[in-house]
Amino acid sequence: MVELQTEQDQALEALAAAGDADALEAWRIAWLGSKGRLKGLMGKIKDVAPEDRAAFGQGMNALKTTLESAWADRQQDGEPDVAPLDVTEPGTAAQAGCRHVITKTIEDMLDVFGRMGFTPVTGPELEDERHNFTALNIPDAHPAREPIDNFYLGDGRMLRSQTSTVQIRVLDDTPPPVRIVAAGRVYRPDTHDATHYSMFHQVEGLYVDRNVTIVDLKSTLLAFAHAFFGEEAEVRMRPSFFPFTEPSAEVDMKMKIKGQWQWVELGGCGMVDPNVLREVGIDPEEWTGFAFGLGVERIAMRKHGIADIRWLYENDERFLRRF
Ligand code: FA5
Repeated sequence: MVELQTEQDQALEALAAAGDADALEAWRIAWLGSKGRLKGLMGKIKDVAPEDRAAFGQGMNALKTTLESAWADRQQDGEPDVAPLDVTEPGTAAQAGCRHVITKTIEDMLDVFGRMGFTPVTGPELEDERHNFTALNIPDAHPAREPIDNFYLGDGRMLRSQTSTVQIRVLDDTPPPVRIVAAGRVYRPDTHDATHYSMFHQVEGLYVDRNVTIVDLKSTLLAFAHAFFGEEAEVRMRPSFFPFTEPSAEVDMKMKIKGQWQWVELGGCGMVDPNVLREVGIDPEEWTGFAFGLGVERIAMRKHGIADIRWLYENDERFLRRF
């Protein structure tokens, strides 16, 4: 009986030391298997004195039960069924989204103008004709109002065709001095080609104060060009016409494209027309201002060497992930 107790102690010690599924199975074969230690002990019954055999048999049964249930316990809380985790294996890269190149361009532009003291504001994309045309000194019969050039909803509302609408929204509510920048979508039924889309983005700037001159306009645009395209960038203003500015100009910026310096048209600008100031109740004898509207897609295309505006809106991830 003393020997059985020693056997039991040894067996349980070995079971506790079995660290994985293979070791557990080896233990089972060694102790409970058909040629295992327990079987060997059973065979010793013939060497036991006849009067002790009953006690030895009971002792053997108890030992067998103890070892079997100890093994079953280990099986239950033993190894999980799943393959062990190999932390050294290369992982699968997470597919995180990224911001659109136009969103990033707008943020960068607002950042540059913000540092020049322009406060970012927004205005609605769904507009009325007063904000899109009338208050901007665009008369009823002006060709810019043609249905073929605008998205009218038929109830007096329209999708704004330019962010200059925000000039009126701000000046209606805010007495000068005013220095704002407004970024957003605009809509025109233009035929899609490499440089035109029917929905695109503009960044509008407006500065109204005492003694604002065209020199302030040009220096603001030049400072923007330097911050955005580098110190070597230049700005050129070509005389043009917008009903809401006088004088008016197209803004070109000279930038390096594939190693070559080129002039690129980025938007329109000018001194706020006195009629616009009068419309919003501001005295043009006391206040003057400048405004500009820059095409964001054209700027992003130039900055990143994108040849076709349509690629921006095809949602091809391979293209969008480049930026
Ligand atoms: C205007 O929209 C004026 N509101 C700009 C302005 C603001 C002038 C303040 C004076 C004072 P224009 O129609 O030229 O101007 O458009 C400005 C810029 O928008 C263009 O130079 C171009 O960069 C961009 N643009 C115009 N049409 C499209 C189009 N279909 N697709 C992509 N970009 C366009």
